[in-house]
Parts: sequence; C-alpha cells; structure tokens
Amino acid sequence: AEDKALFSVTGMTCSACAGSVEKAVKRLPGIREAVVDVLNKRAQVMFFPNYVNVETIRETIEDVGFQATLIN
Ligand code: 9UX
Repeated sequence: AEDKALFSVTGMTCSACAGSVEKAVKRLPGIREAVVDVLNKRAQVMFFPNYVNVETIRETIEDVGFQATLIN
C-alpha cells in the first residue's frame, strides 16, 4: 500500500529550490511521487512504506538545506 506525507519546508525562496527538493526525494527508493510547492512551503510525498519512511524523507529534504517538519 501507498502512504502520503505532507511536510512544511522552510527556507525555499525560488522554484529551483523546490526542484532540488523534488529531485532529491525522488532519488530515494520507494518514492511514488513528490510535489513541492514553494509558495505554500509544502512538500507532498507519496511513498511505499516497505521501502522508505517519513524520517528518511524528512532528513533528505534537510540535507538539501531546508528545514522540514511533518504536518500529517
Ligand atoms: Mo537559487 Mo532557490 O540559489 O533558494 S535555488 S534561490
């Protein structure tokens, strides 16, 4: 089954920032889709929990250089 996680991501100031977050998340195993909205400071990720978990996704966003918090 597929899970969804919504993160608040702070520090993104342009669409290239959002693109680099999407690219990094999509490189992880088990990611179905990642959509980053720079204006609303949100990242929505659909993933397969057998392969990847919320904390790994959150840390991946932080490794790109932005603060990420799970909303739901
Ligand atoms: Mo460009 Mo967006 O260096 O923070 S990717 S501003």
